[in-house]
Amino acid sequence: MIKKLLIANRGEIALRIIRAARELGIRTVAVYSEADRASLHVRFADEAVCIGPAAGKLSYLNIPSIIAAAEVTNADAIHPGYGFLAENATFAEICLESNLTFVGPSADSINRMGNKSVAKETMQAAGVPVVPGSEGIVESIDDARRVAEQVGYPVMLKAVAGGGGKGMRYVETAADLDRAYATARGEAEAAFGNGDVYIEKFIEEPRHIEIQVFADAHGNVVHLNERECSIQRRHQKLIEEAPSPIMTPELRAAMGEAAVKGTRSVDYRGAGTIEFLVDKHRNFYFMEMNTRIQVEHPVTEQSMGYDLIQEQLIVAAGERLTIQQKDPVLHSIECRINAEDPYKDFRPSPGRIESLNFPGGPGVRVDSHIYQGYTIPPHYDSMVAKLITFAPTRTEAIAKMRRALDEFVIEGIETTLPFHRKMMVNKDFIAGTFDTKYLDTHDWKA
Ligand code: MV4
Repeated sequence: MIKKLLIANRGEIALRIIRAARELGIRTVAVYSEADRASLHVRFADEAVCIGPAAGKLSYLNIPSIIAAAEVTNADAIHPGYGFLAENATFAEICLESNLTFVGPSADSINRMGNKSVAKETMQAAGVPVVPGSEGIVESIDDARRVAEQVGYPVMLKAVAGGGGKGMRYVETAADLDRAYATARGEAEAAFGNGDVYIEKFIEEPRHIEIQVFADAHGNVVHLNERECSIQRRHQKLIEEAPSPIMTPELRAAMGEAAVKGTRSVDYRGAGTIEFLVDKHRNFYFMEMNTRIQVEHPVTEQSMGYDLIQEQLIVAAGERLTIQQKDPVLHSIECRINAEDPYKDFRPSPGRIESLNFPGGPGVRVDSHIYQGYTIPPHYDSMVAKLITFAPTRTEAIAKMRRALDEFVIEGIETTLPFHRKMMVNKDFIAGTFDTKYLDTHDWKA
C-alpha cells in the first residue's frame, strides 16, 4: 500500500483526500502556495511544503516544485485531485519516471481521452453510441458544409482540444457556417494552440447525465450508476444528484454497460467519468470522458455507500477493486456553495468569513475547507463548500437540503446560498423537468 501521499491540490478536495488517506493509515504531505499558508489542508496534513507564489502557474501547476516536494518528504505517491494537474499526461509521466505512484490513469489513457475527436472515435469503435457528425476533424470549410448538410442543421462545431463547453459554436443554418467555422477555429487556436474542430448534429434540450466508472489493474471494471448534472450555468455545474430523476432501470443498464465497454477499451485504471447527452426520447450519446475524480463525486458516495477516494488509493497501489456494481441505495443531492453574488450575475465575492455555521444532523454532509476568520484568496476557484444531503427518496433529500440550507450561515462574503434556497422550492426542480438550458433561459429569482 501507499505509505506517504502528497496531495497536489488545495481547498476542499485537498482536505477530502487527507481525510481518506488518514483513515487508511497513509501519511500525508500538503503542498501550498504563499496565498494558502492559513489553509486547513496545510494544518491537517502530517507535513506541508510551500511550493511557490499565489499564482496557480507558479505553484499548483509547477511540476518541478511539486516533484521536489515529494522527493524531500519521501512521499511514494501523488494524488492530483481535480483541476490543476489532474488531467495532465506529462505530469502523470513525470511521476512515473520519478518513481512516484500517480493516483489516476496512465499518461496514455489521459492523452487518448484528452483529444475529444479521438476520444469519440475510440468510444464509437468500442460500441458506445455517439452523436452523428464528422468522422474525426473537418479538414476544410467544404468538408464542414458537406457533413452539416448530411447530418442536418442545426449543428455544433467543437474544438478537439476543448471540453466542458470551451471552444464550442452553435450553427443554426447553412448561412451561419462560414463565419462560425472561422471563429471556432480562431478561438480554439488562441485558447489551446490547436485550431482543429469536428462537427456534430445539435441535440435539442439535452440532459447532462454522467456515469461513474472504476477500474483496477487486474482487468476489473465496474460502473457506479449515474449523476444528473443538468443544473448548470455557463457550463458551471451548480447542483448535482444521484440517481437522475429521469432514469429508468433499462436506461441505467444500457448507459452503464456502454460506460463499462468504453472504459475497458482504453485500458483504463482508477476513477473515471463518462459524460453523456440524453435527449427527450432518452437516447444517449457519448460526449467526453473525464480521467479524474470529479467535484460531484460525493453524491455517488452517498447514494452507493462507498468512499471513492479510498478506492482510488487502493487501486493505485495495484490492489483489486473492493467495491461492487449494484443499484443505487439512497438519493443524494449536492449544492455547490460558491463565493459569488447570485444577485450580481454570480460575480466573484472573495474576502473574510466573519461568521460561519455549518449545518449538521442526519443525512447531511459538508465538504469544505473554510472556517470562521478565514480569508478566501481571489486567485483560485470560487467554490467554498459542497453541501450534500442523502435520504431514501428524492423528496426527502430535497426536504433535508432545504433544512440544511436554512442552518447554513456564511457572513462576510456573498455566496450562492440564496440561489440554492430558491431552487429547492422551484417547481421545475422538484418535478425533475429541467434540461441543460434551464438556468440560461429561466431567471432563478422569479
Ligand atoms: C452538445 C450540445 C448539443 N448537441 N453537443 C456543452 C459542454 C460540452 N461538453 C458539450 N456541450 C454540449 N454539447 C451536441 N451535439 C449541448 C451542449 C451543452 C451542454 C451540455 C452539457 C451541459 C450543459 C450544456 C449547456 C449548453 C450546451
